[in-house]
Amino acid sequence: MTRYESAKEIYAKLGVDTDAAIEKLKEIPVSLHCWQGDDVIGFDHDGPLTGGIQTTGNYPGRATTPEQLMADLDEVIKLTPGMKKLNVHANYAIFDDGYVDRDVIEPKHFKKWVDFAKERGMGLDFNPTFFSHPKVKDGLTLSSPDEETRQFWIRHGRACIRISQYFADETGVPCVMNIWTGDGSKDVPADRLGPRMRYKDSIEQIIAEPHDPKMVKPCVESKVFGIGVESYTVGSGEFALSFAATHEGCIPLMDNGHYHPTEVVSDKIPALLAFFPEIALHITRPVRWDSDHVVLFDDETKEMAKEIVRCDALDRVNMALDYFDASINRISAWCVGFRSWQKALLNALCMPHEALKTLQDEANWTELMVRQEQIKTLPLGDVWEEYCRRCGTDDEGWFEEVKRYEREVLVNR
Ligand code: RNT
Ligand code: ZN
Repeated sequence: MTRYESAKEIYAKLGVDTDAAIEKLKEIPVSLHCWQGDDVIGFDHDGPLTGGIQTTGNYPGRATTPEQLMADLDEVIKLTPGMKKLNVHANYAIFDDGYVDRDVIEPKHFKKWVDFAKERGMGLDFNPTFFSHPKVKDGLTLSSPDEETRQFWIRHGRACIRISQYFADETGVPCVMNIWTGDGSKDVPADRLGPRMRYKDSIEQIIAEPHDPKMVKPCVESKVFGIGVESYTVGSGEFALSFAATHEGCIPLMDNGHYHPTEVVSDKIPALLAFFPEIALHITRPVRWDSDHVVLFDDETKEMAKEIVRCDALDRVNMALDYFDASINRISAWCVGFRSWQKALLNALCMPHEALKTLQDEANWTELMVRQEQIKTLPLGDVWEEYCRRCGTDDEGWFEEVKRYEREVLVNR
């Protein structure tokens, strides 16, 4: 008997079908962010990353061209199990026939990304880029009191809706388009409403750009604070949630690095599912702040995946990774994070949720605690190994390949 066969029997005694879990996980798309490979820099500017977010570290091998970034992505795709979408940011525009500013970018600037995704059978998600740009005026974009600045960024958002529609048309897969700005202030503001009213109007103008609501899904991502923007964030939790709740077709996006440290997104998932047909997630690992460390198979990651599975909401939650670590091998960072979320989903799919819910409804908290603790030491590793094998990868050799790629490709950049 193999280790997997033995694990399968153990799970079957609890009423869990591990083969079904494996097959299910194979078809759940998770959006792989392009920005782990180059520290969120992109191809449309030479400046540093700004806008309240920061990478730390200077590990060799950062991708500096579209070709390098795509080659690195191919490594990650090869070394990770599971279905992927590719998440592209507007600053990753590819200017083969001349640079244009962000307010006039066009589908043609993303054709290479479309070709890349189509060749690999992947859908695409998209993000306007409201940071790392000289037109971020006094830390503000869509909420700027300077009408010229605000209009520039509205035009950028609308251009991104058109590009999202192009992505959806080309791939046949719906495109999630996420709006996040770092707008806010370092010190105590005198007007908290004005910027929010302007932000609201700006997003309304962006989503008014014609699109097929079934194929282009605009999201609004909230945040609590950013570096240099500690006192006031325009797109706060209440703002983003209220906006999505009052605008048909707009999806709330929760990044689990964007809340106060004792708040947990796992608990917010079912709360939002009670009201929204769809929600979106940025899965990250905040260490003391929104540090965007590589996602691990840790307790809160597991808990988030459990909530999605338990709520039977795998088709209502748009899942995307969002982290950027420049202090370690970037391919490894990408792979560990993607694998961790896959593991969390597999773990969630291998739990006897109905039986546990019944214990709760019967107020049998004694047995519920006992069963939940037992589950923690079931042989998930053997199921994970089998899942990797069935997806054409493994949990042993992938890191050897990362090391080879570092030796032969990354260090020569
Ligand atoms: C920043 C937000 C945002 C970005 C990406 C690159 O705090 O999380 O989602 O990380 O747009
Ligand atoms: Zn995010």
